[in-house]
Amino acid sequence: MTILDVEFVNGFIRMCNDGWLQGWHERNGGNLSYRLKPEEVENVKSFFHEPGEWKAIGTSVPALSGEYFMVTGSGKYFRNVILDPEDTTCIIELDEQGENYRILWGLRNGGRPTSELPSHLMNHEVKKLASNDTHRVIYHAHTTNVIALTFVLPLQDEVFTRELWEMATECPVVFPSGVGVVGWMVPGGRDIAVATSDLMKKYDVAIWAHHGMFVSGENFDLTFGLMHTVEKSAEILVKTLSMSPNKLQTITPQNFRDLAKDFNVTLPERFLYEKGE
Ligand code: 2HA
Ligand code: ZN
Repeated sequence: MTILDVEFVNGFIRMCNDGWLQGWHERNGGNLSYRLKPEEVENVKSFFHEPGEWKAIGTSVPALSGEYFMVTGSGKYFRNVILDPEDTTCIIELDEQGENYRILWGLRNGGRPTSELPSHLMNHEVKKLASNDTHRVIYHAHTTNVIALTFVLPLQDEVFTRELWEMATECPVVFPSGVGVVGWMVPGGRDIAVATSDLMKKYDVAIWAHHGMFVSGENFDLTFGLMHTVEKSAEILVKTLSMSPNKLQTITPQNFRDLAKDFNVTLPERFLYEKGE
């Protein structure tokens, strides 16, 4: 048995490859992180090497103190993860203050965790608390159609949520709390991490204008599925807008209310505004 036979390690690698196959990870674009369950830490402990040096995360995540994460490496390519997971990903541990990390496995040829580690960990902290400890996956991808929409739609949560919901009937059921949007910001630092984790208090999806998307979920299937659903909806919207600036018919606010009732979801009324079209 090797560490690659462990279920969560396998699921992590498969998700990286699925994202690559979707075309969301040009070059070193995108990053993935997974918060290990205590029993999973026990299962992989025997594969850990001597701990590396403690290094600063660049932000503080006290609610994650002592937790373990599998994360993609900075500058690593998603298309290479399946070929050499031990070179392209790593498992890290956080210290008791939630301010430093050290590498316990992976990045065999050197390197450090994803440049978006502050965003990943701040999102994990918010979601751990908001989801009663059930959310474990944070995923960032450069989704083509969502990025395209950030050039033509107002960068407002209400507009993005409503337009994406209208493009596929499953959408309000898959992301009933909606999507948040941050305007263009410098990636990789604490400021964008604060802005994103603020949105994650309300939503499972945050769009970074002219850059990509962050999503959060309980497991690999749900989190990949969420990214896939939002991006597919964006693709339909891009096609629709390309054919005509006006829709001849669409899903109406009352249709959404009827759907919410039958599918047992709560759809905030602020997304069901009258458009005057
Ligand atoms: O890993 O996607 O946002 C490169 C990025 C940074
Ligand atoms: Zn990115």
